[in-house]
Amino acid sequence: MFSIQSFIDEKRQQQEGMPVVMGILNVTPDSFSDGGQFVSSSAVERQVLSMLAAGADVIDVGGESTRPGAKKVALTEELERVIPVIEWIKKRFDTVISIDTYKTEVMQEAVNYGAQLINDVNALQADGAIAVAVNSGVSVCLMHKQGEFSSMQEAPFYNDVLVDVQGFLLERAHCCEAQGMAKNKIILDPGFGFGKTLAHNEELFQNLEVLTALSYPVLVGVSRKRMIADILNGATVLERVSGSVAAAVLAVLKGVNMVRVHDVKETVDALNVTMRLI
Ligand code: 8Y7
Repeated sequence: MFSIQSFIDEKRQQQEGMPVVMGILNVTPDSFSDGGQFVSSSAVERQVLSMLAAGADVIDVGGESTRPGAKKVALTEELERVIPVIEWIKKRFDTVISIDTYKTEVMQEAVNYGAQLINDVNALQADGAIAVAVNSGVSVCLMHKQGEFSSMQEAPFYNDVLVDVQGFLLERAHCCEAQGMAKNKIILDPGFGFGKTLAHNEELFQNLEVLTALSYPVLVGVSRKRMIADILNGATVLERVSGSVAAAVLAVLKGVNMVRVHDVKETVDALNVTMRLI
């Protein structure tokens, strides 16, 4: 049993204004933002230690890159990447582990090994995915995306991006609840960059209240993304850190409850200073 809403409430009680910080752990050789530097297990372990020391509340373990054009990973390969890492973290730390996957089998296995949050960029649309979450009592992040990974950035189109994203996420949340999921186990995410132009991303970010005004917590992930680079005239991945931190802080000031970031130390420092001086 794990309620993301209760976890968010506990964090806020400890420290006024502070969101839950999810640190990104990519266990993929082709992950764009770390160039695969975390594939060897000792490097993965160092990254976990450094994110926890910097104040990450949740470690998001992902074995398949979902960036536009990334290669698909076979089920067995994905399991071989993520399960040993989950086991290793679980044995040593009592942090919350999130599994970043859209595959039902990976969700089930990760939950068996102690993952408490399913972070699914496909919003649990795979067969059996909702049942895995309901039967195990874990929480879920439902994210919006338009189209398929390989082609989602080719020609994103919306009549109204705010209405479409809000409507989709509410529909998925209601679908989960209809299958027995408690409402306090659901967090919503607009899915920045997933089938969205820079203009769509900007409109969504500027109007985050279309999600924060609903009765679910909200997660935002913009860390090191293309949208940050586009605003910063093509900044390289490592040149996107300050912009990513600014966006994370602004998201929290706009009422977002959880941020998904690569640069945990930089983000937590910025949030701490912000919450003291606000
Ligand atoms: C997001 C995500 C990615 C996001 C949630 C990247 C797995 C691309 N982005 N999950 N995953 N929200 N919930 O740049 O925005 O990290 S992968």
